[in-house]
Amino acid sequence: MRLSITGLANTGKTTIFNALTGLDLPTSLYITREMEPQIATVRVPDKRIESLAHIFKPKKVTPTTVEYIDYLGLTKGDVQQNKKVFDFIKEADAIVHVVRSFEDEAVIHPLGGIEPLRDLETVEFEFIFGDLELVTKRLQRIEESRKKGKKPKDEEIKVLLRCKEALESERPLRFVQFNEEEQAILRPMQFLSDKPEVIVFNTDEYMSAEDRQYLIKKAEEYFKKFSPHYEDKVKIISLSGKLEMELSRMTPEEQKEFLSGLGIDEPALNKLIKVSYGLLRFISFFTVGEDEVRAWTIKEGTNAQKAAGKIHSDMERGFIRAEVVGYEEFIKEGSLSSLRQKGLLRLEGKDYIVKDGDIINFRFNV
Ligand SMILES: Nc1nc2c(ncn2[C@@H]2O[C@H](COP(=O)(O)OP(=O)(O)OP(=O)(O)O)[C@@H](O)[C@H]2O)c(=O)[nH]1
Ligand SMILES: [Mg+2]
Repeated sequence: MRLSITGLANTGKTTIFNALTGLDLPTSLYITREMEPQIATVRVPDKRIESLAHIFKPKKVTPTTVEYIDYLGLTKGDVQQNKKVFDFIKEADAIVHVVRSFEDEAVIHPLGGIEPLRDLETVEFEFIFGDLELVTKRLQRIEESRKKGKKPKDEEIKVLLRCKEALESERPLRFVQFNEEEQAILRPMQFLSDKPEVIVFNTDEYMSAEDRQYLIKKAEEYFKKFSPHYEDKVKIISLSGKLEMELSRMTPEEQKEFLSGLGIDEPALNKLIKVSYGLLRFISFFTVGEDEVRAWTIKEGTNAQKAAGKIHSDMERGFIRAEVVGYEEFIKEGSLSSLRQKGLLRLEGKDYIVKDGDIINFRFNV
């Protein structure tokens, strides 16, 4: 799972990337014009895996991970420059869109003053322009090959024209209903405005809760215009990149003390990671034992046999049964053997739909 951090220049993308990854890429008061895209792997924070590790004391603990990309910012109205950025971020499963909401006169703002909602819309429009360019080019190419005598695929043209119409009326594609066949046609196009998105208002650390709520509410209103169910595709949060970066440099003890002073139980970055995970409809199941306690990522709705395949293809092929217990149930009892004795370890077949937090032991035979 890969997430691209994007937004206008100087919104704090690299600051947030550093906080997420523990890296130390240079940030600056000026707009970055040149940089190589940076990719880094981040562990998904999950208190459940910590508790399981505490119980099983395994040799190894393996959480799930997510990849983040940091690259140049987008420029209002510069389709060519933005295309360079889009060409790289279009591979991502989702976008983390950072919107500057902090005041600092020393940090140049490409559009002048601090106006988070204007900036939010500006970037959404750049996604739309970028996609419109892609659709138009694709339709031209189809037309050219038609002239050369190649029979065009009517289905593709139909769905591309629907995209074009939506984009021309400034509607992001993520809010257009496509059936499964249409989605399959569109997937290789990797449209930006079709990607799920987390909006991150990067605020001053001392911004009041009311002011943060106001920004979030305004952004909700903006997305609600497109769909009352916009939350299926867009999540909106706020954090302070600068504060998160400082937090990420502390030892766990210092972090705890600092956060409890603020009356918060975990860094806002954890929320960002979790929200993105949920947005992409990913869930985790666990395997446990003395050797390893491990979290595995699957798409919501995956059945037990497919989930086994995440671990090893032999397990999928030779799948017999899954022994399953939910995380909460397990914690109440505290041991697998007593659950087994009480008959609380469920035996599930290959079609069982795995739930978030399931602890699973697969039985298989090869
Ligand atoms: N006050 C304040 N300053 C911040 C915050 N986040 C970032 N900055 C500052 O804003 C400036 C730009 O931050 P970067 O992280 O380089 O921003 P960027 O979006 O990566 O910038 P480009 O890559 O040039 O587009 C730096 O001087 C940061 O220290 C924040 O939450 N509060
Ligand atoms: Mg940067």
